[in-house]
Amino acid sequence: MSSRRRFIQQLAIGSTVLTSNSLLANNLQNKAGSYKEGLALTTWPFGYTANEAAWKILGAGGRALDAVEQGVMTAENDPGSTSVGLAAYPDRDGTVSLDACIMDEKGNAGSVCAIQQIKNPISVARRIMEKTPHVILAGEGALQFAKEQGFPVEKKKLSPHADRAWKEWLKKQEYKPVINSESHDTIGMVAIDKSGNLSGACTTSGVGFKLHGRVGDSPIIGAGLFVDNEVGAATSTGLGEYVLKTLGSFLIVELMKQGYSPQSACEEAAQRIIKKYNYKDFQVCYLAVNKFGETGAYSIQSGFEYALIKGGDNKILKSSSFLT
Ligand code: SD4
Repeated sequence: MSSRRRFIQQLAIGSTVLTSNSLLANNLQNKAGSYKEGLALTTWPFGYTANEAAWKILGAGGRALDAVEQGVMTAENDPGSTSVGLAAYPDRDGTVSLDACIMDEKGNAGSVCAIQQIKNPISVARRIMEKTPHVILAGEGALQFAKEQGFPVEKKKLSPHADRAWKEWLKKQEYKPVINSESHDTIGMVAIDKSGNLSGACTTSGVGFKLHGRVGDSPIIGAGLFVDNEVGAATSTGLGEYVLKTLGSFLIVELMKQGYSPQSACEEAAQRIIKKYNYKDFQVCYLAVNKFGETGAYSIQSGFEYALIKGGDNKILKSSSFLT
């Protein structure tokens, strides 16, 4: 093919993409109003319980920010959890360190990384957002701030199941990401309240038996969570290193801004990982909602389930995936 013909063809392809994207963007702008029936969308089946807690606030006309905080706290407070809160699996040194972040409808954000001995890191993240000029506090500094704010400091003690799992892990000391760990991983929740405002929260102990000090995607605004009240919100679960390298949640919201549906935006964000990395050995999952209440869910591996409550009707659903 002559280079001139190739150039003309590329121009044609480029303008097709441009035209269809701008058409989609126009569609987004032309849709009237935002969703105002109340909605929460949460990772994994434990999202069902979280949605119920969120609905107590959303159903009563409360703020999405309060709903997501109370919602994800159900997982932080679960003494049987292996992947969220203080009962979860520790790092290689036997220390539980937790990551969390929160974002509101005004674009405010707060985050804690690798905090220890605090039962509800999501509330510390919210306090950072509301009471400091900063977004992220990490490690010792995050704990110091939590203490100053009156959060109780819990004993450094593994839950019985975490202690057993850690001792088992010590025998071989192999670090292998578990694809869908008993369907209980990070809890990420995005919600819309009856005023049509969006918020999101994400909280986790990260990957089990990680290196001490490792921080994943979950507390990083734009990676594990992103909210744009004019557009929508997204959250992630799975092996955070790949979400971090592609800034998945920000990407999804940005794609929705350009006119992608929540579903196609989640698929495109997963494709960015699939195209570049050896995706066969790990899981990454995305959830998204736009301000019209349309939702999307997609994962690389099969087995990702999530919970959606819409107008009070709560369901566990199976996500579509790249590998089946
Ligand atoms: C992390 N994304 O720390 C979290 C962990 C997770 O499924 O979601 N695992 O990488």
